[in-house]
Amino acid sequence: MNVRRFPVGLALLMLASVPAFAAAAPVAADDCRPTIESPWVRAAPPGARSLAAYLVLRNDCKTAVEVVDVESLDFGMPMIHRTVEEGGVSRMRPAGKLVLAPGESLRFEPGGLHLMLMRPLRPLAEGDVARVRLVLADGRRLFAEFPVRRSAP
Ligand SMILES: [Cu+2]
Repeated sequence: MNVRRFPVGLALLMLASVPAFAAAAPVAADDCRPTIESPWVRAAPPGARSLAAYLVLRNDCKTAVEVVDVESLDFGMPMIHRTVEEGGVSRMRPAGKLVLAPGESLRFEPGGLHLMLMRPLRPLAEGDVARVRLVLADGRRLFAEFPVRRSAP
């Protein structure tokens, strides 16, 4: 399959939906997984082209993990962003390398690290749930359902 023929978001979505792809990914001998806590998506007006999502990622495993990407069945272009201040102006940038040492937690929160869920594929109103998964460097996925809310849980 020549994925360059498809928009990147669509290609990612297709890869995410093919079970063989996930099964082929390398799995660490120790299958301990970091956990996603307090996931939520901030409710936005109908027609919004992107939604922000937050969570706490906790690594209670014995080895470090690296988060490299985010996937979602409900968005055409999910990304990981960090809000940074440059010359007094707040801007969003790709998050860069996200490594969690054993015992560490990583907070995705308003004003900092966040999931930028772009191009919603269906309307998501308060009370709905978005399906999101984080992709680790070793190929494993961490899935969670993110309720759409007005404020942090
Ligand atoms: Cu952003």
